Amino acid sequence: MKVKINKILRRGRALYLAYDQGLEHGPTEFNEENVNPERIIEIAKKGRYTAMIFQKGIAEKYRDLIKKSKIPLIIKLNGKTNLYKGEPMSEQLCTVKEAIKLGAAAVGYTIYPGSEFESKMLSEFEKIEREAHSKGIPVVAWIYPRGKYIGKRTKGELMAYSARIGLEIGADIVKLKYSGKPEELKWAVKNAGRTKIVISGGVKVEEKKFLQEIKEIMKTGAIGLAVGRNVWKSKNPEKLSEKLRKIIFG
Ligand code: FBP
Repeated sequence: MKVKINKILRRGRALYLAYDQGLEHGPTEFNEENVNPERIIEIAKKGRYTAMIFQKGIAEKYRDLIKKSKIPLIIKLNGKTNLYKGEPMSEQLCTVKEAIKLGAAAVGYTIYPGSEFESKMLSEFEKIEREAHSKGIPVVAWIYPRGKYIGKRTKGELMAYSARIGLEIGADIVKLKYSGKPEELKWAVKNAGRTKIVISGGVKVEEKKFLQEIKEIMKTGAIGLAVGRNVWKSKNPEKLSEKLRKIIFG
């Protein structure tokens, strides 16, 4: 079956609003406004994001608003809290079947290559990818090298390795942390072959610096951005989204 990747792209490019940080980081990231998932759905709608990313709990409880927004949904199938400090492992918390039932246009899964548990995540990913693809659902892999076996590799080397892992394991899109060097990202994009690359937003930084970096990123062959904190922690998420749209879609 053909994978329906165009459902989460616009003219081949991507702008995703990520909101799984409540699980991954805890509510320390939130304020009175962005603590409410309804506000995030509103930002995604007004900002014409190409998809929004939730864990299954929010997808289920706010299903009516998500549906009404018409913004495609990516459900993150695994996750972890930041309370446990051992070797990174992100266990599956939602199945492909459940995600489809909740209206997901795509599913997402994090892998921490270099962790003691990487083989578990790789094998869980394989089952997810097989099932999702058999139903035409695209798979987005968050690939974040971490853990005790990383060794002395540089950020750039790890970024290219992550991109290549994505291609090898059958991801349609890989979400990467940017090393900060455009030449290194170009190499990562080459390594991904026909798998597409989106860049993760990261911690909130000054808006001018953030936008400058996105301009740089969009010249490397990466197709866009999966951003959370830099948008919903911004003083004016709608305005910032408009600027991001201009950079990404022209
Ligand atoms: P941000 O734009 O807020 O960095 O979100 C991207 C993301 O990948 C989220 O999907 C996830 O919750 C978070 O970053 C994980 O970040 P980390 O593992 O580095 O703490």
